[in-house]
Amino acid sequence: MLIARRKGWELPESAATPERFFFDRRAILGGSAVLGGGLVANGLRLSPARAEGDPSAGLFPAKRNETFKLDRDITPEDVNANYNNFYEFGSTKRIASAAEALKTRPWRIKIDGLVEKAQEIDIDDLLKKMPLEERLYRHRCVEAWGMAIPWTGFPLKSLVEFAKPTSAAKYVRMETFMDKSVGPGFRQFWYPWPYIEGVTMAEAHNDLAFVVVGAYGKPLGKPFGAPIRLALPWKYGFKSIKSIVKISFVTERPVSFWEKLQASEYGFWANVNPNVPHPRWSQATEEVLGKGNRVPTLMFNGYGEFVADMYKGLEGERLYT
Ligand SMILES: Nc1nc2c(c(=O)[nH]1)N[C@H]1C(S)=C(S)[C@@H](COP(=O)(O)O)O[C@H]1N2
Ligand SMILES: [Mo]
Repeated sequence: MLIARRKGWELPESAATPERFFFDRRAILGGSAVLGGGLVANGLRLSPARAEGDPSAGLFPAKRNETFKLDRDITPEDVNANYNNFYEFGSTKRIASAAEALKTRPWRIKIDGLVEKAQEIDIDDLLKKMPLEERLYRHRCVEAWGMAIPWTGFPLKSLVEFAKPTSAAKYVRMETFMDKSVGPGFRQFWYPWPYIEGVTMAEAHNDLAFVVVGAYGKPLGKPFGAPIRLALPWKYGFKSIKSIVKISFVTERPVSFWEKLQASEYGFWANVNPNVPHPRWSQATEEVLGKGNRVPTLMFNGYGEFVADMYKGLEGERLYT
């Protein structure tokens, strides 16, 4: 449900920084129980999300990693949280209220396949082990719109190290929850549920590959794929799988949800390239979400310096669809 508050687009970029959460008036007025729960170790910080009962809220906000710069404004949170692709909750962009049915605790993640030892870990136990940081990332949907988000999370390679894959592993395959009583989208039986995505081991070890557990300085909202999703900013958005419940290390290249549905349009690599059109539209420009104007799309969505080397020698592959 929407609540009356200052519109996201009235906030400066600093709104995504910790300052916004130092003193939250509503949380203070909420009483001492909330106050106590919202205090974190490093000072008088109040985290509104903690007041809403998310057990990970005390970990936010995380320190920003300044390596990752934006060429545009952060997309206002309200805009972003009300324009989502999350087909488990329906095939429109307006899934935010349906997504509230998602129960994000308890949340366990299975790790299996070619690992030293298969295991299952609770999200909150995992969060305690991972180095949380904030990163400002662009996101480019294959539908030719783009946005910019302050994600909080940890490098995918940290999770890979934790999982201890064997040297036989070639790909990481990830899977989204599939609970028919939660997502109305599962009734659309022609989709190849569950949602699956995958990356190579090299991609999983790339500095840019980020596991997201928060956005806008607090635990991840349900429409964004709570409590744990991926952000692969050099690839089309569909690679950034949401609400992950299973991570498998495999030798066979995973066939993703979209590839299964329409292999001629959505391939495994899906690296952003303005010069390779989608079969039905150009990828040369993108709409800036929340602003409406169009800007040129950049090769690898602007992240070539981090990722281009990984694709040397693979020129024969369909790297850009
Ligand atoms: N499980 C799951 N993950 C998903 C999707 C989805 O429908 N289901 N949509 C993808 C697409 S197409 C995009 S563009 C992004 C959207 O992320 P956002 O809603 O946070 O902008 O999530 C990706 N991850
Ligand atoms: Mo997308």
